[in-house]
Parts: sequence; structure tokens; C-alpha cells
Amino acid sequence: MLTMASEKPILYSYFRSSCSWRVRIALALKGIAYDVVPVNLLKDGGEQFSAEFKAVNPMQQVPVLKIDGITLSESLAIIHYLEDTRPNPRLLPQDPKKRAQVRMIADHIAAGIQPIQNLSILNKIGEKKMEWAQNCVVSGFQALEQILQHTAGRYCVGDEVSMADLCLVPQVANAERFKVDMGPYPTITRINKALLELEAFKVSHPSRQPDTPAELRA
Ligand SMILES: N[C@@H](CCC(=O)N[C@@H](CS)C(=O)NCC(=O)O)C(=O)O
Repeated sequence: MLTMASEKPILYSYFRSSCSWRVRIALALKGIAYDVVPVNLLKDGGEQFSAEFKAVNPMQQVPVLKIDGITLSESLAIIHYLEDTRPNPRLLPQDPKKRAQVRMIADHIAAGIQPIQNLSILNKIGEKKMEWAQNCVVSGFQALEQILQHTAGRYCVGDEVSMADLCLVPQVANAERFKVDMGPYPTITRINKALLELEAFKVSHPSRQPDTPAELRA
């Protein structure tokens, strides 16, 4: 039996972090109120490397969610925990085949695209970092576009918003930041546009966070 701690959850987040955005969308969809502790990934070489934050997440990455008396990192593990404990609205379909497709797309993005274009990797690449990031996204999106042609309805898998969609929208934002030509990905573009019309995706958007710099605020 799960004992719910009464404190408000705390999300360690960076406004532009795509992984943080995934969790912010889940929290918004499920109507969970939370406080934000901003972690500036660029300031003074990156606040994620401070001893204080390393004690919170030894991987020195956001997001981290403190909830129900535990501290969780890894965006998909966090989202699965929210799904297990706060199942409405559900973010995994009931049908096992569709559930597997949702997980496949979420993993494709969260394990196959984002980690190889992450900030710390780009910093190691040096002056060719933009080209590197574009190549990571392009090869991932070429595959994803094909996959979505078989799974998509209004959203990534059928017509229900799922964990796959929580991964898609922030990854498209990264693609746009890396100036990837989205022309070859009409299905990704269509789904992204439909999702961005939903309130949970709007309130969690990087342009509307407590740590969003004034010049990037919507
Ligand atoms: N697999 C992790 C990845 C987390 C991650 O890569 N976070 C990025 C921001 S999206 C980060 O904190 N980067 C800091 C750095 O690279 O130094 C997750 O899904 O949460």
C-alpha cells in the first residue's frame, strides 16, 4: 500500500531541458501541483555539477522529482511512477500492442536520439556540435517518421495522448533549436502541432517556466 507524503512534489528542472519538459507535461496532464527548483545547466559551467545537486542526482542531470518521500531521476522512470500512482488520465493504452508501441517510440527518442545530442556530449564535440546534433536528430526522425506512419492516429499511437507524445514534442523543439529541416517529416510535424494545442503542453512549454529568461518568454 502506497503511503502518500503530504508535501508538494519538487521538480528540479531547466526551462529548455527536453527531459524536464517530458515530466512537466505528465504533471500537467495528471493535474499534479508541484514546486520548481531551477537548475541552470549553463550558468558558471552548469549548476548540475555542484556538490549540492550531485547529492540530489549523482548523474548530474535534470529532471529530478521529489515525490511521496522518494527522489527519482530519469524522466521515463518518473513518468512511469506517476502513471502507477496517479493513473488518470492514463498515459499508456490498455491494449498490450499499443502499449508496446508507445514504449517503443518513447525509447526511440529517450534512448536513441536525445542522449547522443545531450548538452554534455555537444560540449565534447566542440565546433562541429550543430552538425553533430542535426545528424543525430535526422537519423532518428527518418526512422520515427516511418514508425509513426503505422502507429499514429491524431497522436503518436492512435488518438490518445501517451508517453510517446510526451517525448515527441520536446524532441521536436530540440530539432528546431538545432535548425533541422522538418520538411521530410510531415507526420511528426502534424502530431507535434496537434499536441501543442493542448493546455498541458502549453503550460509546461520552455517559454513559460519560472526560470525562462525574459527574452524567451511567451
Ligand atoms: N535519461 C535521462 C537524461 C537526462 C538528461 O540528459 N538531461 C539533460 C537535460 S535534457 C541534462 O541534464 N544535461 C546536463 C548535461 O549534459 O550536463 C532522462 O531521461 O531523464
